[in-house]
Amino acid sequence: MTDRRPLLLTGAAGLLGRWLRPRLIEKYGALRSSDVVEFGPALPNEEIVIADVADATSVDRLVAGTGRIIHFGGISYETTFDKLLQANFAGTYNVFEAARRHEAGPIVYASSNHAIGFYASGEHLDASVPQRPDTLYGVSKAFGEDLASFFADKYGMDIACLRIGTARPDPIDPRHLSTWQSYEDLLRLIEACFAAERLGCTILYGVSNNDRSWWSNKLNPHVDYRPQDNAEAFADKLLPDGDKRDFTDPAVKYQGGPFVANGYAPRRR
Ligand code: 15L
Repeated sequence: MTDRRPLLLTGAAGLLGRWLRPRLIEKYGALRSSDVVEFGPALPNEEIVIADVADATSVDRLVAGTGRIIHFGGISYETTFDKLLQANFAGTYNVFEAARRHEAGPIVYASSNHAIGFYASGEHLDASVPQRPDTLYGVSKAFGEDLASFFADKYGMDIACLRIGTARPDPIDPRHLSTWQSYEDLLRLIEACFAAERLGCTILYGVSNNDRSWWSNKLNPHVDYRPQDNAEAFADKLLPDGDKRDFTDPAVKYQGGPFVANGYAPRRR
């Protein structure tokens, strides 16, 4: 796949965005990086555009002339529906719709494990499982996946939805032994998506090669993702006395961890 148009990265000011920017330039050349907040300075071969993904006109300008898109913009935590409605629901629609109009793509979209956070810890999932969002934030990510399915089926677009687990330099919590994805593996996953012949709408789990992973990408071998890191290397440090966690605690019981516990109040019957 040779596409000389700049790659567009939204959410470029975030932790993942900052780590990815130089590596994306090295791999794909020209980069257009965007976020709603000021950041910089621009790297060689990088153009910085400050834009709010909730604003359709700005997004149209942002997407025009770009090729591959990594849509990591929006809100990455639980907050009010109103804020999510703008940044995530409308924001993701604006990016996909502008990509359709400008024939940009393929798109790698940051979904989240919180689209399936209400599955029990230890339950093994593949890409075919129904969504079970654990927060309104998770609902916004589930919506993004549905939108990807719609744009792929209706307009033949290629969109990979990454259900990213916990992308950070090291695992720092026992839950991360299952959910961790190293930055290097996240980059490998993005590269594998862009190297795929066709994506249609592909759901993938953003997770390293963890011994305790709950998630499998086996249904999507057309994306040749080979994670190299394994959270197990941190197990002794994170669980020095074995696993003594309380599995009745919703933050432990369910895959979404603290996001599930946030406001968890099921009605008693
Ligand atoms: C996410 O979706 C969040 O954006 C990230 O900050 C982590 O909390 C991660 O999920 C997680 O589940 O660990």
